[in-house]
This record gives sequence, structure tokens and C-alpha cells, in this order.
Amino acid sequence: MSQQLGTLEDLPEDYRTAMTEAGVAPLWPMMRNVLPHDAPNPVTKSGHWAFDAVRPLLMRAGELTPVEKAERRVLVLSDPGRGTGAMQATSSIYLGMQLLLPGESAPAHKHTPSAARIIVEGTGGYTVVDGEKLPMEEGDLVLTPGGDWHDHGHDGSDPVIWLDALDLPLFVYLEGSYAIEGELQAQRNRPDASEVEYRAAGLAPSRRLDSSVRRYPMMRYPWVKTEAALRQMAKYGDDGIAELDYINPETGQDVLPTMGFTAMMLNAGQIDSPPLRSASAAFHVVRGRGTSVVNGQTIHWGPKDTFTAPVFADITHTAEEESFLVRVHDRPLQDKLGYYEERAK
Ligand code: 1HN
Repeated sequence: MSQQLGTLEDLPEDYRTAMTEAGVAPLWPMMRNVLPHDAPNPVTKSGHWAFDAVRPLLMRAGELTPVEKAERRVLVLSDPGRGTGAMQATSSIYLGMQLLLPGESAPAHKHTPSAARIIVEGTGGYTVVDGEKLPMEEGDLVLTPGGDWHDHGHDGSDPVIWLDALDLPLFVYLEGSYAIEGELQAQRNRPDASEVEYRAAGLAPSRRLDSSVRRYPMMRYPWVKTEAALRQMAKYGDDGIAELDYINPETGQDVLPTMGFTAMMLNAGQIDSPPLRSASAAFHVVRGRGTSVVNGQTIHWGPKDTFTAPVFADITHTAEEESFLVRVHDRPLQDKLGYYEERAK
């Protein structure tokens, strides 16, 4: 069975110097760092960002930094395990809170990582993706797939705030992250696809032999529809909490290649104690109040808060009132790599 592996100190000094000079190193003293027994040993620590604490700082950024000086006016939610300034909230997920003030716009660009926004506050904001104008209402999920042009605008009269989730850490790790800047896009004068082609679940434009389907046919998932669906699930679905995955209406697959999104509803007093999952996760509270224990750490959350859980975290949520959360996770990536796993507690 498993043996204690040799250390660097076991080796003679002259041999260690010679190895360093040759640009090589012995694997065995480092082996367990990269291959711990039985389960990963995550760097990520659970984080909690109370909206009440972040909002004033974001509004101050609005006074201090014009959007022209920022390109995107964002406060990054850094993983406590990596420290403030870390451009990631979990191993694979970047999170940031973005502010757009009335009349402002954020210039068009496209980049290799994919993004999704969960709208936190305000009305009148919109994102244009490949010419499609996607209104941003509270709780909506708006996609910006990698490689698609996108810019943000604001027709309303109050600040608009949203949570950005990107698979940026992966692209940085792969040395594949870059952006191209462009001109503001012309907007097609029609409602977004959730109000036209994919207005009702279970219905899609009729397929013809010569028809081509867009890779990302629907890029806005209006919260009103999600909440109505969750309520029916909670009322008539199986026992347990109501959970709905956001899917591509043409393929039934996850909405983005690496990131998945799951809407959850908990009734007052309801407890959710999911299995340990190999995926990392961020939870955004659309509405409600409750307590979650993540690896022994207690998080008291309220409306618009965000909190995270590392891979294989032991999580128990308890809702104090009717609550709606969106879970952002990297299960789609792990499914594609063939190692997504759940373990009973
Ligand atoms: C980005 O393009 C946006 O388009 C927001 O709103 C946050 C963080 C890192 C890299 C690109 C946006 C981002 C980002």
C-alpha cells in the first residue's frame, strides 16, 4: 500500500545542485502535492460577498472612475484562498460585480472566454450580443459566448448592477485569453430570441433540411419565466428542492461549454443538503434569506449576496424565507473531461 515518499533532503547536496543546473527535479518529493490521496486538496476557500458591503464600493467606483477609463467598471470577487486581487472566485470561475450608470455604455469587444451575467439591480440596462439586444431585468441570465461581439448600454434612469461569471481562469491557465475591440454594434430592431423563436419551453423553430441553427440560439433567460417554472416544480414536483438547469433549447445541453447554471427555489424552513460534488460553485441569491454551512463555515446570506464553494464542499443550505438562488458551476467542463463526480455524505 502507500508508502512515505522520499524527500529532497534525503538526496546529497551535490546531486541536488547538479539537477537544478540541468533544469530537472525529482518527482517523488512533489508527487503528493499534485496527486493527493482519494480527493483533491483545493486552494479555493468559501467566500461570501454581502451585497450591502459591495454596493457602496461599486457606487463609489462610479464616482471615481468614468466608464471610458475602465472599459468595464467591475469589482472582482476574489477567492479568499488566493487573496484579494485574485482574478478568480473558484478554480475555474471568475466573478465580478459590474456597474453601468444611466446613459453610459461599455464598448464592444469579443474575447476567448465565455461570460454570463445575472442581473442584480436596476432596469433599462441591456447587452448587445452579435446585434441582438438583450434586455437586462433583475434575475435574468444573459449569455455572452466566447468569440461573440458584445457591448452594454443603459436606457434607464437608475444604476444597473450585474454579476459577471466568466471561465476566464481556464483561458488564462491555457494562455488562451485575449480580446479584440470593435465599434458599437447595430441592433436588430426586434425582441430577443426568448420572446420570439423560443417563447415557450418545448417549442423551437421548425427544422428544415437546409436550415442552420445558431450555436447559441437563445442568449437571454428571463427571470419571470424561471421563477414561474420553479414555483410549479416546488408545488407539484418530486420531493426535494426545486432545481432547474438552464439549457440550450436546440440541443438540451448546457448553455455554455464550461459553465453551467442552475436555478434553485427553497421554501421557508427548507433544508438542502446535496451530495459532495466535484464541481466548484458560486451561489447568487436572487431573492430570500438563509444560512449555508460550507465545509463548517457558516454564511448568513440575504438578497443579492454571492457566496462560493470549492470542489467536493460539504454544503447545507437552510432557507429562512422563500428563497431563489442561481448556482454557477463548472460541471459542464468536468462532464466533458469525463470526471464529474458526486459522493454521498
Ligand atoms: C468582460 O468582457 C466583461 O464584457 C466583464 O462585461 C468582465 C472580466 C474579465 C475579462 C473580460 C464584459 C470581464 C470581461
